[in-house]
Amino acid sequence: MTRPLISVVMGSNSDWLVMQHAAAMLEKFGIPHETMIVSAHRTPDKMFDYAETARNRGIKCIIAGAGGAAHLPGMIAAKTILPVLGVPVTSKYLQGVDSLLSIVQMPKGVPVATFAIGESGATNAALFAIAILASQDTQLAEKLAQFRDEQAAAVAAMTLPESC
Ligand code: RP5
Repeated sequence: MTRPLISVVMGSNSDWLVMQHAAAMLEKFGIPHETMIVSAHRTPDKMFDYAETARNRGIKCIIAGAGGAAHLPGMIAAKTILPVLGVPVTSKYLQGVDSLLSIVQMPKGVPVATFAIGESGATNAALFAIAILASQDTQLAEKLAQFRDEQAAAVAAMTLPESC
């Protein structure tokens, strides 16, 4: 089995609705990755063990998604020097604004790269992780450039309904 390069973690299985978009993009690019549930509040010991061992397991970058009091990305970042990409998951009562503010307002010295709330954030976190890997991998860089070209072509081909 190929060892995962990117780790996608989330606080609950309810986060999967959003986080599956990160996994799908990694899948599309053929990036070996793992997905797992690690909760900052409900499984704190597991979270510390995960964060402390991720680098030695060959992980290059962590995508962490959480909602509400979303401490998972920040607490993982506190225990590893790997790049941590935080995805604010859309929450039930505050629509993910709580998640965003919890993730983005890190104290100086312990960074978390914070993405948009929801699906766009999860997708872009994966693309950002791919860009990190692509800085050391020419083939992957070409694939990423091709993805961008295809996206530009798709937008250029968009049409609107005839106005009356
Ligand atoms: C957070 O609490 C999780 O990341 C999730 O977004 C939120 C709610 O979790 P559940 O109550 O749906 O398990 O830790």
